[in-house]
Amino acid sequence: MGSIDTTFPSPAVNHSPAVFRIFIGYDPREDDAYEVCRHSLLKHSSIPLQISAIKQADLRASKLYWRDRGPTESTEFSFSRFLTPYLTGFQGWAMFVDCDFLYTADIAELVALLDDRYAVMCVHHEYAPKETTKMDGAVQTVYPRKNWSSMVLYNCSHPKNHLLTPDLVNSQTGAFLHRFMWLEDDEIGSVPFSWNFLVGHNLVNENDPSTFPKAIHYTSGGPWFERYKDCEFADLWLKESEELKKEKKLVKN
Ligand SMILES: [Mn+2]
Repeated sequence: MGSIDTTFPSPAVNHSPAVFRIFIGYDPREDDAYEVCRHSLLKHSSIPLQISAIKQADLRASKLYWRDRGPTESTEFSFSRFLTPYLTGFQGWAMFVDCDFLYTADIAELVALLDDRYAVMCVHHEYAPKETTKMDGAVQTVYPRKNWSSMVLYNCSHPKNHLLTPDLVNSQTGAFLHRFMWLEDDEIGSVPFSWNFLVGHNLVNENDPSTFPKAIHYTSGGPWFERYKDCEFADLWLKESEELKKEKKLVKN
């Protein structure tokens, strides 16, 4: 299916409501992960997508992001992700997703679950990580609703989400933002865990198709890092990465 590819800053208004907007968190150390995540979204999608990267350098240049980096931020998009509703001009629905995801299913299936009663929708993980470090040694912190913010469907026009201004995102604590403390519990909708399948936490049951991942989240580090090249589901990511490289070569030749 066709896509509109934009570089940031993208147009504030989504001119075609039939286009689903997606913001992928970008970190320069994980450029390959970003490219593969984006490729996998487009490859399986039966609906048009408008995909933008959330790049901290661009947000700083646009004066939308100015806070200092804290010790608990393992990626450049730890806090900037919460600008997603603002970046749409508080219009319609949009998805934020970390770059360390690999899609194996049609995002239209997730879009079909959107419910305007909620301000956000996400996978409600109960998750207590065992590792004390992740990726290249960044500190792992444990907190309630851990990993809920890694893939969020934002009802951007919901009045509560208008609170997520640059001023708030640049000043609030990690706890406030990652625990969705600007919302009441019943404003946080749930989607099946297969849409944020945590490698090393969620398990596939061969007899239960509802456990098969639709979006694989390499939350502790994926095969784009040498240390994790043999992790669970590494083969699927590496295959997608090879496909992307071949396509890029075809374009060049
Ligand atoms: Mn992640």
